[in-house]
Amino acid sequence: MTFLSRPHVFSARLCFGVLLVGLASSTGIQAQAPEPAAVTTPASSPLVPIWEQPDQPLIPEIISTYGWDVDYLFYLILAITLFFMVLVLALFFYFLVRYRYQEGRRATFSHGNNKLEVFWTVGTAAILIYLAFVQRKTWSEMRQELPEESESFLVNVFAEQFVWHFVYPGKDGKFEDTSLQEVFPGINPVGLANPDNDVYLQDLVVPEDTPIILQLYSLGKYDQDTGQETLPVLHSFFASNVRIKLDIVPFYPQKIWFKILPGKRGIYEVNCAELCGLGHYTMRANFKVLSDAELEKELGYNWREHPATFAGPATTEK
Ligand SMILES: [Cu+2]
Repeated sequence: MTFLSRPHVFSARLCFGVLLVGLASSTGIQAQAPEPAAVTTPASSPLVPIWEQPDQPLIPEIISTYGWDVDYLFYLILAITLFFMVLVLALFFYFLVRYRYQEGRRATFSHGNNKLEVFWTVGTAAILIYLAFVQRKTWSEMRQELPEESESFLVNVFAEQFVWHFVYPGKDGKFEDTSLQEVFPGINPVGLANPDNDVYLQDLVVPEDTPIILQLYSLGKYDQDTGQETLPVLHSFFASNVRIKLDIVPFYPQKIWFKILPGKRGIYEVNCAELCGLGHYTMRANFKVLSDAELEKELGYNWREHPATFAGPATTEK
């Protein structure tokens, strides 16, 4: 796996670190070692949510296999933009002082410089093309090479204003059809055709060290009294520790996968990263990475004995 080749992350961080060296020490940003700190939580110890733990790093700890690749791109782009920001601002202030008002000095009128225009247009294009190539591998790993469904832990995620719903396939390994008209808050929150066949939770619960595939839906609202339907809106699934942020587009379910590194059992957070309405700031859910025994307790069955698929009853958003 590419996450094992971490020297590239280190070099990007080093580059970034050199640029930020003074600032970092004063703000508490610390250059992190390329290896994730292996905080192994014994399977029996009680779980403490990360927001209740002291000394959390400014940038959330990575818990997914491709997290380092995402960070590498993040630091690379940050280093490039920071370099040019410092350069442009330095020149700006230099010219401000150098060409300040002086008695009797007249401004020169310039029509521009073609050579200079070509230089920075080509230069910018070259940087963008370079970035397009460097990110290609990570992008395809994250978004195009989905693992086998039969060997993965599958979850249907429904984003509603302003709450997350998580549906697990149940013992039959299939996801129930859903319909908005069947939504009864508190009883059947996502309108499952046969609610007893699936497992509904308000927390995202996943195993460690196993591929996980999420299918993301945006859920509208339905008023049972008036029959009035409210269209779903744009949300964004953001699990910062996993390094995933993906827009959830109404009527366009998308799949995303990740794998949690071993030893990262814990309680993390899922947030909505798209301003989806007035209650947007409340839209969060617990994201629990659990041992197999804990997962079985939450789901009521051992998912490894019941391979699942997204195929089967079509899940529609109507
Ligand atoms: Cu939202």
